[in-house]
Amino acid sequence: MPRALLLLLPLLATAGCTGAPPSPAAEVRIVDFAFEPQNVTVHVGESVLWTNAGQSGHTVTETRDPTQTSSALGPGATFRFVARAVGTQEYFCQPHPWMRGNVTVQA
Ligand SMILES: [Cu+2]
Repeated sequence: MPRALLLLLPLLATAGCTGAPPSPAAEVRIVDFAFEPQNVTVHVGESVLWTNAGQSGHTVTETRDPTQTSSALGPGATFRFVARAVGTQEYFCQPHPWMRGNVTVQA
């Protein structure tokens, strides 16, 4: 697929929405090699926003399926996850596997 088309896809995916994405229902700061807060709860359709407030690179990676992951987040970078299914999703940081957190999704 041509690179230009790949760059367009995120734009197409948001077409129909007005303006900026809705503000996240929960925010997690990545600071001092921990996710804060460690546990957040949102409803289906809501989003969680992670912000790397530390100096090291981190990821937000699903424990059950590590192919579901953010890219490497440098200092100041953010990652948004939209909750699609009810349940608890455990996640960790690939470079620092002791960094763990949970997202609980309610109906
Ligand atoms: Cu990390």
